[in-house]
Amino acid sequence: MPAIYKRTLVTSALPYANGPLHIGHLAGCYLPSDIYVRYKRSKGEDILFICGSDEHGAAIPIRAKIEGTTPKEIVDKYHKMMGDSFKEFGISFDVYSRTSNQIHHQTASDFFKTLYDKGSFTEETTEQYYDEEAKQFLSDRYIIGTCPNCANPNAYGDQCEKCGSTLNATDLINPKSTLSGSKPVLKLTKNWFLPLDKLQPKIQAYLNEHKDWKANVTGQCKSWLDNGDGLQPRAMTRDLDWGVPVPVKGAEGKVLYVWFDAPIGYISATKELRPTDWELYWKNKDTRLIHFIGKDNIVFHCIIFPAMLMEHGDYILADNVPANEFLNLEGNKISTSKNWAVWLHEYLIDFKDKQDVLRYMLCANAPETKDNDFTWADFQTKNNSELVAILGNFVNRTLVLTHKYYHGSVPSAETFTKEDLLTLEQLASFPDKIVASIEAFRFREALAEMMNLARLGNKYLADTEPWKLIKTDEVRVKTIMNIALQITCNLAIVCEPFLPFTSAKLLNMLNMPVLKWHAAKQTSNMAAGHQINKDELLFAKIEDEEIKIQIDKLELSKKNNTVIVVPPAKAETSFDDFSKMDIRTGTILEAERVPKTDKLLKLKIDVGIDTRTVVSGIAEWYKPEDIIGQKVSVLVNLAPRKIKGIESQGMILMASNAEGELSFMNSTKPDFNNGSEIK
Ligand code: B3M
Ligand code: ZN
Repeated sequence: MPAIYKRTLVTSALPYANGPLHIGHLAGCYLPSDIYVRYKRSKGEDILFICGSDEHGAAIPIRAKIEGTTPKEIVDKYHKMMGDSFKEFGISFDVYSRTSNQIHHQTASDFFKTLYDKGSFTEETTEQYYDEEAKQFLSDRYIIGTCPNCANPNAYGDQCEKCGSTLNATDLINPKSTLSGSKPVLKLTKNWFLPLDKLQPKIQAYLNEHKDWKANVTGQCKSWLDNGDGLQPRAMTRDLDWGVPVPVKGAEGKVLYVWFDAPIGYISATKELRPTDWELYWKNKDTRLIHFIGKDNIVFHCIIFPAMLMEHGDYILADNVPANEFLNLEGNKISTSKNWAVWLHEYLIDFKDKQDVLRYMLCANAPETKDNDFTWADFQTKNNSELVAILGNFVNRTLVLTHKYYHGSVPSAETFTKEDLLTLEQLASFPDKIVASIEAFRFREALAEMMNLARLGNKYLADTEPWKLIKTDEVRVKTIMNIALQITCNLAIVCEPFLPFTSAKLLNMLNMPVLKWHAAKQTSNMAAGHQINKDELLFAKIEDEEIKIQIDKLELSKKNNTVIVVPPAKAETSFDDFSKMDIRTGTILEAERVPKTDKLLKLKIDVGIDTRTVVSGIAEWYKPEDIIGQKVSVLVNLAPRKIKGIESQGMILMASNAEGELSFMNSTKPDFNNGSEIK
C-alpha cells in the first residue's frame, strides 16, 4: 500500500444465489471483510462495503432443475435468504445488491461494448461441446470430465476444484453433460475471447507492483503465469440463455460469461448505493480497492478482472486481494450436495442471539494461511473456556462489584500505584497492536490481542483483589474499580469489529454511547460519577446437549449420503460403435509416480500386442509397488494423448464410485494370456 489513500472500497465475493450460506462462506471472505470494514468505520475513515448476489452462470439453471422450478424463482429465493442471513449475522454491507438488477445488466453490457469497440476481444469460431439431447452448448458447470492436470474425475468445464486450475471445456478428458449425462459432440460456434496471452506482460507488471500480497495469493498467481505456455485466451461469452445478453450484432442467443459480468457487479452495486458519486470510488487514484474472496476465486480477481479493467482504462485496480483458504467441517470438505455444512440460517435458529460466538469461533480458526477445520467440540470450548471464562468473567466481575460497592456509579481514581500505571500504559497500547494485525489482514492475531486485553483485566483484578481490600482500604478499591471500568469500556470499543453484538450489549450496560476507535487509546473514558446500567450475562455456557444435537445432525447427513447413487443409464449405442473399441487384457509390468502430481501413475503394461505406456489417475488409491503384476483391461485403440508431457497409449478400465474412487475390475481366469479381447 504505497500511497496515502483518501478512501477505501471493500468488496466481498458475490455469492451464487443457488443455495444457502454456510460457515465456509463466512470464514472465507464475509467475516474478515466485515471485521476490516467495521474497524475502518470506527476509525472514522471513508469506506464502502459492497456485496450482492451472483445470479448468473450455469449454477443457477442447474439448481432450478434440481428444485424443479425456474432460474428466476431460484435467484429470488436465495437472494432474499442470503441477504436476511447476512444481516442477522451482523455482516454490515453498505449495499447487498444483485446481478439481475437492470443497473447491473446495463453496466455489464456497456463494459463489454467498450472493450468490443476498442478491439480488445478476438472473435473466434471454435468447436465447443454441445448436448444433442438438451439442445444446448455445454461449458462451465454444464459439463464435467477428468481434469487433465490432476485426474480429478469431477472437474468442471471452467475450473477444477481439486487442483484449482482454470480449464476450457475442451480440455476435459471423457467429458459428460451434467444436463443429460450424455457424451457431448463438438459443434462450431462464435465467441469473443479476451487474449490474456497478449495481456500477460501487463498483468505481470501489475502483480509485480504488489509484492506485499498474502503468500497464498501470490503463489497461485505465479503458478498461472509461469505454468507452461502462460496465460491463454479466454472466452468471455457463452451460448446460454441465462445471463446478460451479449450486446453486439451476430451474438443473438449468447450471454456474457458469468465471470465477466459478476465482478462488474461490484461496480453496479456501488452505483446503486451512491448514484451521484460512485465514480469517486472506482475512477479515482486516491481510492484503495480491496477484494475479499475465497481461494477458488483468486485467478478471477487477480488476473482476469484486472485484465478487463486495464483494457477498459477508466478504472482503478485492486490494491490487495486478501484471499483465505478453505474451512473444513469435522475433518471433511464442506459440501452443499452432501449436506455436510453448518448452514447459517439454521445456526441462527439453533443458537439464537449467539452470532458473536460463531463470529469468534470462525475468526479464531480462520483459514488465513492454510485450510482449517471447524469442529463442534472446539466451538463449545471456545465459548466456555474463552468467551465465558475470560471476557465474560472479567466484565461480569467488574460490573457486579461496581453495583455492589457504588450502586452503579463510577468511582473516582485516587492515587495510582506503580502497578496501576503499568496497567494503564498497557491498556493504552492495545488499539495500535490490534490495528497492526488488522491492517496486515491477520485477523486471528488481532482477535487474540483483543482477548489479551480481557486477560489483562482479569490479571489486574486477581492481583489487586478488590473483594478482599474492600474491608480494609476503601479508597484503594475506588481506584482499582475505576481502572477495571476503563478496561471494560475500552474492550467494548476494540471488540466491536469482531463481536459487534457483544460490544453493543456492553456499551448499553455501561450506559455509554458508541465510541470511536481512538477513544480506546484513552484511559479515562468512564468519568467518575457516571451511572452504569444493570448488568446482564455477556455469554452463557453451551451445554453438551446442544452440541450433541449438532453432531447428530451431521451424523444424519453422513448416513443419508451413504445411500448409493447409481448414475442414470446412458443413451443406447450401436453394436458397430461398441465393436470399434479394442479392449484387451494386460498385466502391469512397471509403475511409478508422475513427478509433481498427486494423482498420476505412469504404467508399463503388457497388452499382448505390445508393451505400452499408460498414464492413469489412480495414485490416490493404489501405490506403485502394490500393483506390479495386476491384471487389467485396457482400451488399446484410444488415440494417444500427452499427459504431463508423457504420451499415454491407452486407458485402463476401472470401476468408479460416487466419490470418484477407482477400483480395478478384472475377473479373467489366471491363465488367460495378455492381449485376450474383451467383447
Ligand atoms: N459467485 C463464485 C463463488 O461464489 C462467485 C464469486 C463472484 S465474485 C465476483 O464462489
Ligand atoms: Zn485438477
